[in-house]
Amino acid sequence: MMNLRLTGPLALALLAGASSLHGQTMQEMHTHAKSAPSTELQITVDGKTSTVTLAELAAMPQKTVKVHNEHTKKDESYTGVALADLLAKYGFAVGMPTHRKMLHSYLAAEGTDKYWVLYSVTEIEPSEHDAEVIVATSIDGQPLGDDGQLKLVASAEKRPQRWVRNLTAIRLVTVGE
Ligand SMILES: Nc1nc2c(c(=O)[nH]1)N[C@H]1C(S)=C(S)[C@@H](COP(=O)(O)O)O[C@H]1N2
Ligand SMILES: [Mo]
Repeated sequence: MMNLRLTGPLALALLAGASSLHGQTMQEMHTHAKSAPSTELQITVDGKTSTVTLAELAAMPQKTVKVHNEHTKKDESYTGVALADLLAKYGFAVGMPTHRKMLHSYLAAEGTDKYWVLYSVTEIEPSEHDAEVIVATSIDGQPLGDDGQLKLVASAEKRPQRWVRNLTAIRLVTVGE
């Protein structure tokens, strides 16, 4: 059998590769590919899709979330609508009758570039979890710029990987009963 003991430059190269899985390259830290701007949000609950316009979002109660962006190393302040408020308005209100369903549901949030992430519904529900999760429409009082018109932002993330730029769809899925 081949001797696979890892020493010298090979071991170093492998270690560097492994650490870059969880670290970021300088390029990734400061740039990202431009993608199509988000213009509205589709929310799907129990197979029913609703389209939420920017005007509708602007008319809902606004919430500001202060976060630290681990990539840019900056403190950022995003304003938008609590995702739980949106789910409540478009088919999933958390309450006594839906508590179990909440515990058994997740949501997939997707950007125009098809990048998508999962949250459990419990994680985005302020009565159940500390994180503040919003569909942001502005940053530090300014438009989101390259991040589109809509960006999913959550506090309590150690990295911005579950923030979704150019957010365009949210699908809520209940697993089992
Ligand atoms: N739409 C979209 N959102 C995305 C991504 C992406 O590729 N597309 N990348 C994610 C990842 S992995 C990270 S680390 C952060 C980086 O965001 P930034 O480039 O704005 O710092 O955005 C997240 N949101
Ligand atoms: Mo990332």
